Formats: sequence, C-alpha cells, structure tokens
Amino acid sequence: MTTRVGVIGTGNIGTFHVNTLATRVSGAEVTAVFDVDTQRAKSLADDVGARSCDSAEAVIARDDVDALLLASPGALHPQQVLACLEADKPVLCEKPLGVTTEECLFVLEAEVALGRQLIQLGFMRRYDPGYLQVKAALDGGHIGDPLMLHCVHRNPTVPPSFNADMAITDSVVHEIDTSRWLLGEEITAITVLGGRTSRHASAQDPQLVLFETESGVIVDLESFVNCQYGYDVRCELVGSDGVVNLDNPTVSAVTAQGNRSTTVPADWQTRFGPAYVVELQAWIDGVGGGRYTGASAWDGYATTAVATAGLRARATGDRVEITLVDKPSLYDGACA
Ligand code: NAD
Ligand code: ISE
Repeated sequence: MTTRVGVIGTGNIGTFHVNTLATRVSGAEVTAVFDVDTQRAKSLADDVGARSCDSAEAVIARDDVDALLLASPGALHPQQVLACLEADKPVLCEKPLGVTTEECLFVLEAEVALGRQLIQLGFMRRYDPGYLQVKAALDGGHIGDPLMLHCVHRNPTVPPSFNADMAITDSVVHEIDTSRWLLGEEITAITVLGGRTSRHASAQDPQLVLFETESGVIVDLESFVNCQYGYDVRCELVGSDGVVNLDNPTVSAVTAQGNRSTTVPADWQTRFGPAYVVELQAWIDGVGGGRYTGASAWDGYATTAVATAGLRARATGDRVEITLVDKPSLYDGACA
C-alpha cells in the first residue's frame, strides 16, 4: 500500500523531507505540496511529480493526500495540525508542536477528544543509532541508575536574527526531548545561564542550560549556535555503575605525521541524515496501522512547556519549575 503524502512548507527541512520521501522511503509518494513561496513549491513539486497547491487547507483536503507532513514555521503548527485532525488525517509535525504551552495543550486536548493518535512530532534523534545505543545501555542495566547527563549541542553559525531565545526554542528543544525520552521521565525545573559571549554571536551565545528531572537526574547542556567549526552534538550519560558516551559518528580518520584526525559533521542534515530516513520510514509504516513509534503530541506539549519555562529562566536568571497537566491515558505506553 502506498501512503500519499501532502507537504506544507518547502523550506530547508521541507525540501529535505520531500526528497527523502521521494527517493529513500518505501510505500510513500508525495502527491501535493504548498508553500507561500510558490516558486519554490512548484519547482520542488515538479522534481518529484507532485502538484503545487494554493493553500495549506487545499493540500489537507485533497482526496489524493492520505497523510500530512508539516515543515512550516513553528508558529503555524497548531492551526495546521488542528486542520489535519479535523480532516481525520495523520500528521508528522516538525518540532515544535506550538510556540506556547497553551496552544500545545489545546492541540493535545483535540487529539484526546478524537480518541486516537494522529500526531507524531519530528524529534528525529529518537531514530539515531547513537542515541538508540545510549538508551539501550541504560535500559539494559549496563550503567546502573542514571545520575547525570552532560550534553553539547553546537551549530557552526546561525543568522544574526537567531537570538538567544531561539537557541532555546529551536535548538535546546532537541535535548529537552532526548533527555525525557532517554531517561523516561519528565523535566521538573530549568535554569539558563549566560556568560561571556562569543565575538561571532549577535546575541548571548553560548548558554548553559540545566534541567532537573522527576527522580533528581541533572542534565547540563552547552548550547552554542555559533561555534564556527562544525555541527557537534554529543552526550555522556553517567550512571551509578558506568558511563555511556555518544560521540559524532566517525566515517573516516586520517592518521599521519603523529596525528589522527576525523571530520566533524558540517550541519544537521549531515549528522542526522540517516535518522530522518528511519523516522520517515517508521512514520509511513505506522500511518496505515495507527502505530506510532515516535514522539507524540504529549511529548510536543511537554517539550514546549519546558522550553517556555526556559525562556523565563533565561530572562530572569531564576530556576523555573515546570508543572504539567496529568498525562491523558491516550499516551500511556508511548515512548516517553
Ligand atoms: P525554513 O524557513 O527554511 O522553511 C519554512 C518554510 O515555510 C519556508 O519555505 C516558508 O516560505 C514556508 N512558509 C511560511 N509561511 C507558510 C505558510 N503559511 N504555509 C506554508 N508554508 C509557509 O525553515 P526550516 O528550517 O525548514 O524549519 C521549518 C520547521 O522545521 C521549523 O518548525 C523548524 O523548527 C523545523 N526543523 C526541524 C529540524 C529537525 O532537526 N527536526 C531541522 C530544521 C528545522
Ligand atoms: C534546527 O532547527 C534543528 O532542528 C537542528 O536539528 C538543530 O541542531 C538546530 O540547532 C536547529 O536550529
């Protein structure tokens, strides 16, 4: 069976996902796309034999669209996800589910009222072989009880408009999701520290972010979005009986003149390229049978709740606590 996908937003990741669906995912066909940049949408549609539509609503309503992929700006996600729910069509929504906690809760409640899961969030690290090995080491009992998680998330550069708040809502959200998923518990408090700022940055950068979890695990994250040298995402999970490290995947190493050197991925597409393919294949495989292996609307809500608390923590310098609503039973047994 082929799942016919409509894509809304054909910018960086929308284009990447359309090409992945068209060339590397089995059982999927991109049939319709929409972007306010109509030239870009048309050119991409032509590349993959899809139709370029006049609006997001038109894509969602089409009879030849079974499922939607949203890669529009995050502020538009709640309204577009709700339209997918109204049309009773599954949707893979790129992160975030929404910009405010209230709108994420509204979407969550709409899905709960529907009584079944149609929403998956695009937190692709859950499909990365490295992160899966870290999780397997913890869940397999190899390092004992988790105590601390040390993380680094560095981007080479960002545009001057990418401010310190965006570093939290756009970049740090990945560690919010991976920490919750790896540890299997919620984050209850967040603290954000600035410090000396890089001369390459137009806003506070780097930032040190601390999460505290329900059981008392401390997560520290260096978020540095102008590190210059490459895309560097690593972590070390410290347990009571051992440690597990996630490094950049090494594809080759040059050893010469007393040195051994490896490359650092250039960008997120390079580093997580394989994870996006697995993510999209799992989504397509699950859509038919209503089986979701990825992040849910609950994860989207919880992540935005932590990120928005992080914005307050950053603005005030205070430790900010996070209280979530009770988790609806619809999400019992979901990954996080
Ligand atoms: P982008 O700016 O490159 O692309 C966004 C696209 O949406 C643009 O082409 C823009 O014209 C279009 N758009 C604007 N208004 C629209 C509307 N009303 N309807 C439809 N399209 C509209 O941004 P991006 O980097 O591709 O990010 C898009 C989303 O994907 C964001 O939510 C971002 O956080 C997420 N993202 C996720 C990852 C990841 O690793 N999972 C990576 C990058 C981006
Ligand atoms: C981007 O939007 C992503 O989601 C990338 O995965 C992340 O590393 C980057 O910092 C974000 O800007």
